[in-house]
Amino acid sequence: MSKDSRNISDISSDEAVCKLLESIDEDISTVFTRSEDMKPCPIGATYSGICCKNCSMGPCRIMSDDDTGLCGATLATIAARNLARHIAAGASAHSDHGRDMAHLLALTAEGKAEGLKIKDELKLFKFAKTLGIKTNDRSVNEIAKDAADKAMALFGQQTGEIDLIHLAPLKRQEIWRKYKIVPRGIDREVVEMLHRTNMGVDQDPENILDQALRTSLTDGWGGSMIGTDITDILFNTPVPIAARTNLGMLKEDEVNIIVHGHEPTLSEIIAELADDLELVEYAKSKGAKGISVVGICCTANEVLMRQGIAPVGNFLSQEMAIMTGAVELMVVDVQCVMQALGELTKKYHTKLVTSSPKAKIPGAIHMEFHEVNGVTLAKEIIKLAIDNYQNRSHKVCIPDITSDLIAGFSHEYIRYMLGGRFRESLRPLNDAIIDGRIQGIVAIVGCNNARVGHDKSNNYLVKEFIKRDYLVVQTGCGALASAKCGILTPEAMEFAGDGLRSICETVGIPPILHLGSCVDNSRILTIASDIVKEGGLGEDLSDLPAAGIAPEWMSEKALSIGAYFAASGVYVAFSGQPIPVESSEEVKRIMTEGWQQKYGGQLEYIAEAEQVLEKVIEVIQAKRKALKIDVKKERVLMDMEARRTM
Ligand code: XCC
Ligand code: SF4
Repeated sequence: MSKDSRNISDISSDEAVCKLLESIDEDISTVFTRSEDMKPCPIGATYSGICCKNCSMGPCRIMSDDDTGLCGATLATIAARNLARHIAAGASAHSDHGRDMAHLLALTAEGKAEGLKIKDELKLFKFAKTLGIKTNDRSVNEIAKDAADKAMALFGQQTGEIDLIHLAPLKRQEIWRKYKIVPRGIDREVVEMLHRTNMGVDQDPENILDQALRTSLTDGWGGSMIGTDITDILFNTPVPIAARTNLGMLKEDEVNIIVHGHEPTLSEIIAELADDLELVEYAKSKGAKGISVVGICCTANEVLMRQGIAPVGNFLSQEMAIMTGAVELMVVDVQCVMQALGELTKKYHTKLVTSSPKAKIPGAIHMEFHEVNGVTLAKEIIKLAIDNYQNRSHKVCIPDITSDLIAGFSHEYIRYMLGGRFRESLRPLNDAIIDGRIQGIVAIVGCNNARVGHDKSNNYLVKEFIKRDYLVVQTGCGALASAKCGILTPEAMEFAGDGLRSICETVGIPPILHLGSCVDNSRILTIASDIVKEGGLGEDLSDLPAAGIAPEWMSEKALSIGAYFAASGVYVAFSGQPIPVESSEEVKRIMTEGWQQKYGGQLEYIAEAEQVLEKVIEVIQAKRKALKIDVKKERVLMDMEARRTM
């Protein structure tokens, strides 16, 4: 990879990625080579958040607090408006995904979604109850149809509060009401955010950012939660499942199909059909030994959580997979799909198939998925892949690298595993936090970013936290980084501190829990609310010794997630690349001191992973102190030791 002046081991911590980069042809462009060839825009990178192009009198570039745009807009207003628009975009991505799931549930209930039926009735009843749907004496499909209609109505709701926020602790709801940021409808808040950031509308940075938080709440406690719950209802609530990961899971002698993107439906069906006898026979007739379905990004997380399908990589691995020469077909839906795949697949035999009417890529074959044609379409796609097996043009080069992992930790399973089947409860977890065997809970989530070492900060932080007895929960590409690093297994216990290890051993869980895709960050909100309700750790989410980190963030969706965690009372650190407000001291103050005071949470950028570690520990320890549970862990461990020897 001569175009890149960095050492390959600095570029990625993923050995499989490094191997491919070492052997890559000169003429192949990847996100890594492009990140060398094209440096970030020096203005935006050095002074993030200073540029406004919200009207054609601009773009206006504000270099100091004394400057203003042509309309008089200040640096703080411009930075706040820019961030708010990113958050609105991120919230819409997750929410539109949630809306699609609600639509799918409605069609399934009506018997119109080919090959689909409701798999988790218990979860449906729970979801329906939250939405105020009657469940007594009604058929599953009737309940499902009403729940789906109600979920869809949350998007267009004009007044009042969206139901799902009532799952939060009461104190949290009061805080949101006090500052008037309880979301009305999901679409309504996003539209209002875009309106208010137009030229000449909302010019008060704090007011703009309050609406940004309200918009982000429509994601976490709205669209994402709907997405997670309905995916569980239709495809099953995850339970722990063993799998293997990394590019070594591609098969030299089988038809390899990669599902990539975020929406689970088509990929669930494709994954299920991989064992279909007729299709397998067809693959054999073309010289392959079978059909292997694997995944990339959050679509991978969805099919991993429920079917144990191997994720071959996270965001930065999508091009690498094609470069193995072993991929017959990659089918993508929405989000985090690099346009470069179109050009790259032209150089290999791989067929790139787009499936969502919302996301077409020049050069790809478009085979449109609609809920009514799922199985038929999935079969066509698999056949296309099989027919392509004999066209392999490059020498197949699959790095022989894999690792084991355990995924599938839904909040329901966590309750069950801690309390037992008939008395599921979070009590043992709360007790362990109170007595210090677990110091706190850290959510390490989010993306990869080609501007920072691939998986590096994630892997560093995860290990450092478990070493210090912090339970780590993960989603998205962060979870996949840990999986590839081999630490999503009970064996990772050897890296864990004594306290955390004692809990993990008793309960039989790994010290790092993979909770699913990025919409499944909503599971973290649910678990955190349940921990508060369980008692002993304060009355609100902001009392919990917990924090969130996005160490290698990239997508606008990450900003929305960070914002809804902050609005929910959680301290959140972003690292790697700055949040696009870094130039405005005023905005940074609002998002730290200001939000802390009002919401008990904050969102800030900290450049280095080492500093993130320090800061998060400081924040969590301060919360332990406020709860008066900052007992010396050593004492607890000594007590445990004494009990053992008694
Ligand atoms: Fe995309 Fe979800 Fe980020 Fe990964 S973590 S790069 S958003 S795939 Ni969601
Ligand atoms: Fe410039 Fe104001 Fe127009 Fe933004 S809205 S581009 S600051 S004139």
